[in-house]
Amino acid sequence: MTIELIRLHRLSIPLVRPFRTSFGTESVRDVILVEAVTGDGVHGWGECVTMSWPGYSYEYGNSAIAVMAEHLLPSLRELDADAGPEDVRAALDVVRGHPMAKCALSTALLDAWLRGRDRSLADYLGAQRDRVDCGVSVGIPTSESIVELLDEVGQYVDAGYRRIKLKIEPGWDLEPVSAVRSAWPDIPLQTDANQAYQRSDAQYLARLDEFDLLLHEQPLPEDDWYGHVLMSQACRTPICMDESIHSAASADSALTFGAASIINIKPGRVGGYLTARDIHDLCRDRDAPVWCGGMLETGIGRAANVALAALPGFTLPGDTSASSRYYEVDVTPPFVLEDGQLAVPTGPGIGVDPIPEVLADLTVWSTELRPE
Ligand code: OSB
Ligand code: MG
Repeated sequence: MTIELIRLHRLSIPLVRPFRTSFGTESVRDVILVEAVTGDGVHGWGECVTMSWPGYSYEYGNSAIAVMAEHLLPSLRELDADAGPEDVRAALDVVRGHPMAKCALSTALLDAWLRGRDRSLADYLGAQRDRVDCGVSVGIPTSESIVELLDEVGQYVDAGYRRIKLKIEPGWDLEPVSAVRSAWPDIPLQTDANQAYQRSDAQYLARLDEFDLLLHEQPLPEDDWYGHVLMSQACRTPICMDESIHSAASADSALTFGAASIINIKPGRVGGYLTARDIHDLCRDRDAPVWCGGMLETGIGRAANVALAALPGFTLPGDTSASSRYYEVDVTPPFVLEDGQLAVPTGPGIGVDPIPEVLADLTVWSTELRPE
């Protein structure tokens, strides 16, 4: 495949409620959609999951735009008509880091390539299900009120979500987890600290063991591998890594060292869907459960994540929630929860397109880039 043109669309979409984590609060999703036009005139779409500031990782919206324009697109100059998705990944790998920018660009090209072959992403990745189990990630209420938290969780339970994930941080942990567990004794429940704790908190977090949790996600800083080993030894609750995992090699290290026994796979964090599939394959070989993470995606990113989550090793519900959990109006036709599941798109490529009028309405900035 050759590249005719890359169009970047920067959208600003209000969230239905602010999303507070240990690293900050997001009220409006600042998201970049990548539209690739290939030499044969096919359009493909990818979502860049950066946030507007470097709080989750070092990447952010402006860094992604800069690295795409200055380094990633130039690295694809030599692609020829026979080049496929693996060639795109290899060419982008010449640039270090910036996985979210790489994922956005490579997914737009993968979508176009698949559309040109009339093949779905789910089929290409090796999906074996046509619906996926959905969980929901619940932020820290800005009011820090347990009553408000229980009200929000109750809405999700009533909607049919199959698993609840509570964002935690020091000072917002034992009480909210205990309150949710008391209100719903049987709901699958897990936590996500986004790196907010320290090694010395291991015995303290072990107090959450009594609430019968599925896992704790990323309790410690992303580079503290030995700390996660100590945490895994201190807690009966399994430790899962999110921010630490950038490649199949880091997933292998996590499982081998005993830093984590479960892996959250986010394509944006690992540079794209091919590497996401590699991590899935590795974890499946080792009998380690994986689940699909989320980054408050629009329907574009969600469509691709749902295809990935349909692979057989995704044995835990993902942060693949319905459009309505995030947005009043999504940029694609909305993903709707049915019996706690989302349907895997079946059309060519990612199987969905932005609605032109909605895209125009939400767009605050756009630009065109060419590989020369
Ligand atoms: O750590 O999983 C995370 C959202 C933004 C950044 C990081 C994370 C999250 C979520 C939300 O937990 C997942 C979703 O519903 O998209
Ligand atoms: Mg996380």
